[in-house]
Amino acid sequence: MSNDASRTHEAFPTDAPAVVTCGLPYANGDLHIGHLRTYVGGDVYSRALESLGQSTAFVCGSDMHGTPIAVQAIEEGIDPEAFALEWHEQYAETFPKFGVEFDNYGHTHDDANRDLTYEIVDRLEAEGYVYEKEIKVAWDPVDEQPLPDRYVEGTCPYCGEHARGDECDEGCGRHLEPGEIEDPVSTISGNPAEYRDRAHKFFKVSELSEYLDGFLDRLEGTSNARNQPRQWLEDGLQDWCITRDLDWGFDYPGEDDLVLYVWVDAPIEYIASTKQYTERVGADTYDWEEAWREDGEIVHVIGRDIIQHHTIFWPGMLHVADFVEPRAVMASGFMTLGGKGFSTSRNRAVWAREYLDEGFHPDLLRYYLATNGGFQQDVDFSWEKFRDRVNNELVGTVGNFLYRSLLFAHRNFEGTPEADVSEEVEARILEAIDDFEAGVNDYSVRAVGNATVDLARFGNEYIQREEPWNLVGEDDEAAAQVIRDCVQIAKAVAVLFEPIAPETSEELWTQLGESGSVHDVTVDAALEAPPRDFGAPSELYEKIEDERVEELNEKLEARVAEATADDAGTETDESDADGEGDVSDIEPVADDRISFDEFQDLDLRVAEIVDAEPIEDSDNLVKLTVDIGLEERQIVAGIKQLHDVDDLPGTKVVVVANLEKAELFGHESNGMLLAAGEDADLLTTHGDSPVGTKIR
Ligand code: B3M
Ligand code: ZN
Repeated sequence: MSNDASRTHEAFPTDAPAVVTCGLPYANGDLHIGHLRTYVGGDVYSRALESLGQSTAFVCGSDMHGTPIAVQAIEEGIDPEAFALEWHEQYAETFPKFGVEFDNYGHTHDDANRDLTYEIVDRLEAEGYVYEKEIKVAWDPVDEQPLPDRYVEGTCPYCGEHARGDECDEGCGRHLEPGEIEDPVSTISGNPAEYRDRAHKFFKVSELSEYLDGFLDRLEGTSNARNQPRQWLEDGLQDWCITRDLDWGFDYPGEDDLVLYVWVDAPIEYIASTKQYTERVGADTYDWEEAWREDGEIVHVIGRDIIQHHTIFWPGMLHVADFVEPRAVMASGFMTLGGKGFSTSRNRAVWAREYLDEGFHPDLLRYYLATNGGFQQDVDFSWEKFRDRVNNELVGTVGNFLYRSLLFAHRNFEGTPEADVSEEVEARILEAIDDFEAGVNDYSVRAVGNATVDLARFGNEYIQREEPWNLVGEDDEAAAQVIRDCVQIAKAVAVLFEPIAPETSEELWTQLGESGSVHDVTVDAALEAPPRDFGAPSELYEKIEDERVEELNEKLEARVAEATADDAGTETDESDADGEGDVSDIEPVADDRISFDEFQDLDLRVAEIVDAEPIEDSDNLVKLTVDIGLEERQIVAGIKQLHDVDDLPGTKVVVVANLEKAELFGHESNGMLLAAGEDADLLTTHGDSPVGTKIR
């Protein structure tokens, strides 16, 4: 399903160069798998674009500036540059281990970024968009030192909660401008701070409302990124202070004691990093100037806490300095643990390195991160859910199909049988390619991943239906046809799954006897004939055993308990963002409203569970017989782990009665139970409405 309604640009692939960027990680701490959600998302997206034949640069870099880094370096008694560079190098090594292969990974403190930053700031000045204004900044009167951003804490002027100088991280989540915080106290010395008048530079964002209004009409991407900025525009835009009293950062041109605010030079690294890529590969291969100054398709992949920077400040700067505006912003939800945000400082996290040390393949995590929940939804991590996705889909569906068909092909035909692909299978592969392309155009990495899993599911059904094992020796031609089809599906899986699972797809490619690399082909290769000969396949995905999950859970639970015990506040990484925060353990309300009529389309009924029986092969599923008043229905629900199956009969529930039928583990499911949250807390009725009652 493609949401054409919100497409304002020509569909991908286009002839223009694309740039896919990921939000720059601050170079100040270990990466955890919550961070990886954005980076894997960006990597999948850029690989998928390339598979469609779109020329794409995938760029990023470390964010070296800003007060958190300055503060931490001071605490550790080292120079901020050396401090940040160390983390930068660690990130540059870590990303590829997860298959996140940037075409260029730079950092904000290098010459390329410095030069471009000065060029753009000069341009903002020349166009009359920068002015100086005296503002009150927090000042430590004892240490004689200015206290920007996180150097100061106090009370939020909007909601009265305790807040940091730059952000109301515990209350209303607003971005706070210098001078706004009340009752300021230095975070370094603990001294009560006072306000002093200081001259600072401001970017006239308020004059860009009209431009930004039009920009938001054109902007594609996830709906949170397209809709949230509307509100800020309606509330009226404030000018934006672009300097800080700090030693660490790029000096403001002509002002010795001011540096540029980190959020000015950070996004400019997107351009600088693209430029470095061109310098390496040559402008004939990829031309950064065409991309950024003429007609590039710029796609920013970010966390949902930095939407304001990417949809207001950054496009404002690009517009005034005459660069290409972003085509799309994809803003991911947060990852939580036990419903709370990951926190680097409190060790409430699953670390990127730890994941690899546990011996898991990176493609497993990539699949889980890309497809578990919609991109903008918050996702609560658990090893059980990780195991379920791996075991059910990667092992049970994709791996199982590939192994059984390629083994059969190898044993009976020493590779690909002589035959043409059947019309049915060709059409099904074309459908998968369409789904993949629609996923890209809907900015849905999940849809990109599902396109392949659905194809493999079809493959399993097909081989099961045609039973080639009964045909061999009886009707060899028919057997050859079925296996020829299956090998083609396997090849299509290699091609279409490459963005999600690059390493295992390459392995599959090699198993099929292909030469070259699956990374270099486009989706058309899915329908090209595979090589005649190939050897015995090996299994691509390994099942995760329950004992492993128990072990991992124990470790994680101990860690979370410790983090919670010394949890003075609610500090999470998302509130570390040096800007607008929006931290909440609760998923935000969906941006897109539905009409009452749409709601009425749901046929919700009071029902009662009559019988419940676990499904043997599945870790999760329970087969229920449910009385919905008019009839008894069979419904399959994923609640085995969460409820004592024997206790279920007699429970009043709420059922979606007019949901499409589905088949789960070979059992028909005719309707759906409503349940809340991770614990699948079943919805029931307060009074005693009889079964069959319609819910409105
Ligand atoms: N360094 C990290 C964050 O706030 C910040 C991103 C910059 S993107 C240009 O998530
Ligand atoms: Zn507040």
